[in-house]
Amino acid sequence: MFMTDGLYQPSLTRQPIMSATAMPIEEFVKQLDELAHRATTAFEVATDADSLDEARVQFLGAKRGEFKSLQKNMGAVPGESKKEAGMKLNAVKKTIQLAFEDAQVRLLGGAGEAAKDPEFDPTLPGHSFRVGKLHPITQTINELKDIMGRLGFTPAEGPEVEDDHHNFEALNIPRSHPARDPLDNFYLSVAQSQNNDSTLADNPLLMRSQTSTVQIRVMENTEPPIRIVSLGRVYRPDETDATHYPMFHQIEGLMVDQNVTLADLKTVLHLFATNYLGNDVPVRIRPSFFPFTEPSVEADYFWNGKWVEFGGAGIVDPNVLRSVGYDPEKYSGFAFGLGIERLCMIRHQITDIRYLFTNDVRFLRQF
Ligand code: FA5
Repeated sequence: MFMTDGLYQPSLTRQPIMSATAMPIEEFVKQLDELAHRATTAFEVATDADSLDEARVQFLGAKRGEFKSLQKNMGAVPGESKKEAGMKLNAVKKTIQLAFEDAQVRLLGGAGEAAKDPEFDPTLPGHSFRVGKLHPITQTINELKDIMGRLGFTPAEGPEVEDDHHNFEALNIPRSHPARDPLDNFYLSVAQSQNNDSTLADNPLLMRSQTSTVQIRVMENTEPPIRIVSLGRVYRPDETDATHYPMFHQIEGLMVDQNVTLADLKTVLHLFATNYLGNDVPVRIRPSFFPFTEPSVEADYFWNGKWVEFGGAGIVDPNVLRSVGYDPEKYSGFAFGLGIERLCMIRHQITDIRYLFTNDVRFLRQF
C-alpha cells in the first residue's frame, strides 16, 4: 500500500486477502466462548419444554440462531487462522448441542419431540416387531446336529444332484435292483439328453434318494477312523400322505473304526433318542435288509406307550468298504439313516407332514 496526495491506492504486490472488517482469531474465539457460556446456561436454567424451546431457537435456530450468526464471522477471520477457527467453531457447536440434549432428557424424559405432544402417552404399549423364526425342520436339523456333535460326529455334506455311482453302485445296489427303477427316482433326463458324454449314460444323474450317498463321498476322501453325520434333503416320487412327501430330510450317521459293532450302533441311537426326546428312551433293533449294510436292522424307539420306527441302520457291508478302498478285514463300521420330518413330528405332535411344507405362517409361527 502507498499514499499519493491522500489518495488510497492498493498495492500492486499481492497481499493476503482480508475483508475490510477483518476479525482477529482471538476475537472470534472470545465471541464463541461467550456464546457457549450463555447458551449452556440458558439450557441449564430452562424449567419446562417451552422455555427450552425458546432457548433452542435463540441459540441453535437454523435461520436466525446466534450460533448461525456467529458462524458467518468465519469469513472475517484471516486465512492463516481459518483452520483453528473452524475447529473452535465445531467444538463450541458440540458443547451447545450436548447442553441442549441434556436439558431435553432432564425436562422431557429423553422422549424428545414425542414427549412434547400432549396426545403422547408413554404408558401405551409400543409397536411390536414381528421377529422371524427358523423353520421347524431347520430348528430340528440344528438340534440333531448339536446332539450328534456332542457324541463326536462331525457334520458332512454331499450334493443333492447325485450320480448313479454314489447313489447306487458304490452302495452295493446292483443294476437289477428295483431301487434303481426310474419310477422310484427323479432321474435328470434333461441333463442327460443335452450331454452326449457317454459316461453319463453309464452313470446317470438323479436327485439323491437317500443321504447314504454321503457315506461314500466321505469314505472316498478320508481314512478311518470316521465319525460323521450328514443332514439334508432327499427326493423320492412317493405318493403324498400324512407321513410321506416327495421331498424330505434325512440324518445319516456313519462310524468306521476297528471293532465297531451293533452294540455301538445301539448305544449311539439310544443316546441320540434320549437326548432328543428327553428321559430314558428305550431303543430296539429288528432284522431288515439294505444292500449296503450286513446285518441290516430297522431301529425303533419307545415313546408315549408304543414303539415308533426310527429308520434304517446296520453294519457297513464289506463290499461298500471295499468299493472305497478300505480293508474290511481291518475296519468295520455302522451306519444309520433316519427321517427328520418324522422326528420333528413326533416331538411336536404334528399329525400331517404336509403342514410342514404348505408354509402357512399361522402354523409355522408356533415353533
Ligand atoms: C434309507 O433311506 C436308508 N438309506 C437308511 C439307512 C442308512 C439304512 C444307513 C442303513 C444304513 P428308508 O428308505 O427306510 O432308509 O428311509 C429312512 C427314513 O426316511 C424312514 O424311516 C422314514 O422316517 C423316512 N422316509 C422315507 N420315505 C419318506 C417320505 N416319503 N417322506 C418322509 N419321510 C420318509
